[in-house]
Amino acid sequence: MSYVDEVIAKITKENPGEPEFHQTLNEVLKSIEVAVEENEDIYRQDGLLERLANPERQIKFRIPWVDDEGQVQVNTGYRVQFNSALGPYKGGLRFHPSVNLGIIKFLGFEQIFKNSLTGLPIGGGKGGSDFDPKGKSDREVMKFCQSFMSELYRHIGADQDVPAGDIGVGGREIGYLYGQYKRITKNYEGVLTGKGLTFGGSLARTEATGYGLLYFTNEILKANNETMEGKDIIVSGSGNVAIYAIEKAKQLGGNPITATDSTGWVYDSEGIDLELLKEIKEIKRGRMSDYAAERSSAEYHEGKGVWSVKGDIALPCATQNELTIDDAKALVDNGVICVSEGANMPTTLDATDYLMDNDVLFGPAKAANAGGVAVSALEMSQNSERLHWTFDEVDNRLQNIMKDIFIQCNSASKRFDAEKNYVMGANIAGFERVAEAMQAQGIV
Ligand code: NDP
Ligand code: 2IT
Repeated sequence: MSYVDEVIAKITKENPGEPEFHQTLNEVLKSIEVAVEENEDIYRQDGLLERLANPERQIKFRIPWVDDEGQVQVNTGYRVQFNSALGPYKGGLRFHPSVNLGIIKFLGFEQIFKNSLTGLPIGGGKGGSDFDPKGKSDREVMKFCQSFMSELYRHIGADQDVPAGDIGVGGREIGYLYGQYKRITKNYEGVLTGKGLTFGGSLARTEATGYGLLYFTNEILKANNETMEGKDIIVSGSGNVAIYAIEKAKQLGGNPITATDSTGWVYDSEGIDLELLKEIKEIKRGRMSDYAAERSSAEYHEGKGVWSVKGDIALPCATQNELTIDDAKALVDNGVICVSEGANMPTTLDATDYLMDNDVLFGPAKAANAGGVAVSALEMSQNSERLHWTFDEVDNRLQNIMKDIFIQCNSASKRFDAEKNYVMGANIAGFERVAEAMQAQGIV
């Protein structure tokens, strides 16, 4: 058995009931196998992969809070501090009823390699809770965030662990979390990113993941003699990543025609109306059905099905495993040329393989959506020097980072005779930097 297969089997057995974590472990480790084999003896002796696949620390805690009716609610919180070889743990917080330890570990593991690809000094971590912000009043969200931070504060710090947003955690939640951190610790420091612009947030962080996704996708297209111009784009999600992906896609000449939420999806034959989408999702916290009710060119469909729409480029920007093998077949039948992942692990492994086997250009999440965490790292830099950079300065740096990530993926894939396999390229390039730092720092 190869070292990689041994480690996958061992870690899977030791961590039962965590299918998303097993999935990413399998995806990442199998695709870096050729690179591991080059140093297999030393890596095996040093337990490198076992150390990589075991979080340095995982914290699970109780979050009691009082709802508007005076009823006590108890949720569960997590922070998985996966790997600090490259810098302080860095990664978002997800508030969603589906959250459990296995999901946070999958996200934390992915984050290690993503953060490595940015070239910036950030390790990998992730956290969150099974709390559902949907349908809660602002005051309930505030009380929950305060209780969450009343435990989390003792594990984080500007030089130790710097959380940010993810599903269900946006500017409102980060504000409440920051206020409580400051109140408890007396420290006005860059302990969270995605902060409001009046208290240390970076310009362009809100836009960064969606914009970065389009910059990266554009690099893939350019390298393959294609452009964004005039392309119909199928987008899933209607949250932070999807909205700014749609915005940048339009700026680059593309035509986004769909958006989704967890209840249904919209096909808009005239292209998504960005201002209407922002108003409904960012201000009113409404549903895609509200969008369709306001637009005569939009059709609303209940449930799943967005990948059956005919388009040239698909950008899954909602959640994990939302694009399955049947969806991949529908996309290929409809002539899609590129799928690029805004969400984390949105495409199942068999769907990814099917797309690549059918010559669809594929932008893997840990490269394609790294723009968010990259600008988070730029927010940390600005907080450290107590200065603010302009929107253009941050955006220019973001563009260069995404270009550089594409170059890394491309050259690593070529080095291992797998040209255009950006999945393998991203995993290997991300792995090599972390592995080198871990080896240099001894057995810790
Ligand atoms: P938001 O909470 O802003 O938006 C999430 C969107 O996805 C909403 O439209 C939501 O619909 C939909 N969604 C969430 N869960 C499900 C589900 N189980 N089934 C169907 N639809 C679902 O989150 P973000 O936009 O920030 O995150 C989207 C994805 O991008 C996630 O995978 C996240 O990990 C990833 N990501 C986010 C980054 C960031 O900077 N925010 C950075 C890199 C990756 P509804 O409102 O109905 O729940
Ligand atoms: O998945 C991700 O990269 C994020 N949710 C953003 C993390 C961050 O620290 O900005």
